[in-house]
Formats: sequence, structure tokens, C-alpha cells
Amino acid sequence: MNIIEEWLSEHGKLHFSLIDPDKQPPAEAGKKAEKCAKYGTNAIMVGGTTVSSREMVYETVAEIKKRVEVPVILFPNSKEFLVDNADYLFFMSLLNSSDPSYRFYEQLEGAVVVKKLGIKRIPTGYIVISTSPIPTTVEKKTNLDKIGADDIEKAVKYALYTEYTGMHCLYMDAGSNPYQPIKDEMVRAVRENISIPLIIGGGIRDGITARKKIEAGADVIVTGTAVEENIEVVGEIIKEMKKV
Ligand code: 1GP
Repeated sequence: MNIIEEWLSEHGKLHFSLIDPDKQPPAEAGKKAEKCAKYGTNAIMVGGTTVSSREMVYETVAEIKKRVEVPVILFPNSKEFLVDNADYLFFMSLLNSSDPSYRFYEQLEGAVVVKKLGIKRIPTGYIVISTSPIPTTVEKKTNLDKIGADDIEKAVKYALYTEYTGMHCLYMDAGSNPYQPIKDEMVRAVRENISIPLIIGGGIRDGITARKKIEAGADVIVTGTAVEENIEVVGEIIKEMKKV
């Protein structure tokens, strides 16, 4: 069993809270993490597409670790911002990037850094689904082999590739604060085709939406914007997820 599978067997479906170190001072990030942990979140993810300071990542992780016991997982946008005080790292490839640096070269160079830091890796296939008429930050930053909101066949193809290359989980993301989350039909089709843990994020802003993703087959729900803008919603999401 990989670590995500272990957590799933221990806790049931999981909720991860994403904190962007660029959005608030480290001490405030620590307080947000503490609130999310009280609501029952299972891990704090630290990262974001626009992270720009290694020191901020380090300090943010340090403040979070002072206040919570749940694991802290780095969600990196570059090898430049890796730190050794988090518990885990999503060692991930943006599989549907048509830019090889996000798919391969950052990871190639990053591997040596990860070895040096000694941080535990969670090999992750990451795919971005384009659900919005206006591109999200991640879509603006990278050239994608676009997977549209209804492009189920293509999403399944990438999901199968992820499983067949030995990744420990698949993270399907609609990007931060998109027009709409990934559709339930897409989650269901992917779930029917793969057996590795399925992480779904992007645009999940209320309990019912989160529950529907779980019912469709998601194993982990990630919320970021809700943590930043309306943290009480995290409690509602976790409560609703537990009903499944
Ligand atoms: C983005 O999946 C995360 O990478 C979170 O998205 O900010 O829309 O919750 P939101």
C-alpha cells in the first residue's frame, strides 16, 4: 500500500486543505491550517502556481507544523521552492503539459534536490482539466494538451497512462477558482478505469459539490480558495463528505 492508500484505509475518504504561501504571512497560514485541522482535514498542502520564494515556503511550513499534527505535503510548482521541513512531497508531472519542462525536465533536475533534502515522495500524475471559458492561472502559465470539461475519453486515456506508469495517485485539477469544478461524469468514468487513489480539486466550494465528487468515485477532495476566502466552508465540506 502506498501512503495515500494507507491514509484511505485508516480514515476513509480524505480532505486536503491547500494553502498558498504567497497569499498570507506564515503565522496566518499556521492559524488557517489549525482551523482546517479542527474541522477534520487530513493533510495540509502547501504550494500554488505562483509561489515565488523558497523562504516563504519554508516559514509557512514551519508555522503550520507548529500548530497541526496532520501531515504537510508540498505541492510544488518548481524545483526552486522545495524545502526539507514538510512531511511529504507530491513528486508530480503535469502530464498534459505540452511543455516538456513541466512534464519532465523540472522533475529531472528536482530529483537531485529531493535526494539531498531527503523528503518523502508521493509519485503523482497531475492533469489539468479546462473547465472555464477564461483560463485559470495554471492554464495561463503552461501550454496544455487541452482536456475540455466534457472530454471524458481523453481524461480516461491520461488516467490509464498515470496508473500504468506506476504513479501512486492521480490528481485531477480544474485549477484554482475555476468557473466550474470537474464534472461528476468525468470523475465517474476515470474511477471506473483506474484503481489508484483519485484526487479531485479546483472549484469545490460547498459541501454538496464535494459529496457528489466522492459519490462519483473521488478518494480525496482538495480545497484551496475556500481555505483562503471562506474557511467555514471547509467544515461544511468535510461534514458532507462523511455522509457518503
Ligand atoms: C488548485 O485544486 C486546487 O490547484 C484548489 O482549487 O482553489 O478552486 O479550491 P480551488
